[in-house]
Amino acid sequence: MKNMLLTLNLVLCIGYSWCVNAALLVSEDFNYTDGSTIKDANGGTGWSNAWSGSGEDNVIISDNLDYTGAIAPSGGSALRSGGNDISVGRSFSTNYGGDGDTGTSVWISFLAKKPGGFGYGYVSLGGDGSSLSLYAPTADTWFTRVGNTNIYDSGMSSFDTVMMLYKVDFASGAVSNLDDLSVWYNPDLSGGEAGLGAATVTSSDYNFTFDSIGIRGWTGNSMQVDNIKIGEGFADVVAIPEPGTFFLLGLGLLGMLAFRKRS
Ligand SMILES: [Ca+2]
Ligand SMILES: [Ca+2]
Repeated sequence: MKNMLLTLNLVLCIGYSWCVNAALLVSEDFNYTDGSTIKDANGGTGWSNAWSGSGEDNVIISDNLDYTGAIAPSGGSALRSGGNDISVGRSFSTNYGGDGDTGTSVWISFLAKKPGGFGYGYVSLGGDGSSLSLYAPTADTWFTRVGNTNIYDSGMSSFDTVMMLYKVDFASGAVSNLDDLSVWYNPDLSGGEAGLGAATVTSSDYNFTFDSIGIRGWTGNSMQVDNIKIGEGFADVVAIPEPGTFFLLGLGLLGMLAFRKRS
């Protein structure tokens, strides 16, 4: 059986180097019951606790977010966070960028939208190092924010759904060494990692560690968030319709049948 699985894996992964060792580390699709509060929801993978964040506006809504740039629909429901400035948060089961992660990379993606026009909203990854945020101040465009500094104004309306894609290369050596950040807004996913093109934002000026995520919409406003993913590789954090997948799957099944005939 092990050999059969190896055969299947080999056939499926020919030409797809990402599928050999990469792994999805964290995921949350918010496909909970519509109208339920996010507090104490504990689905998904890679988390150490349930969501915090009480309040009537921190709820699951049926209006899930989708990104039309070749990503598969996220489906189901989404989080709507806001009201009285109560943030919503959850911790990862490990500290990305800390001891043991130096010299490695993580990819991060999520979908977000700030439907209202009053006040700020953000999705922020935090830890011992600088925080990394998608931030919408009252200017109502999406910013990349590190710590308390807006390092890039995308000019894109925060009323529109944005797909964020981050790659962080944690520097070798000491954890405190500065890391390489790449940020894409609404990336073209159709060509895979090789077709991404240059990142919208790059930086080597900050040290990052990520042990949690926080989401907040200022009073009178809200943030909608869906499909949070952290992975070792690009393909772990995006969902691309892959016409060749079924062809490869068919090849894999043929390989398994051939193996069974020989044995
Ligand atoms: Ca969803
Ligand atoms: Ca570092």
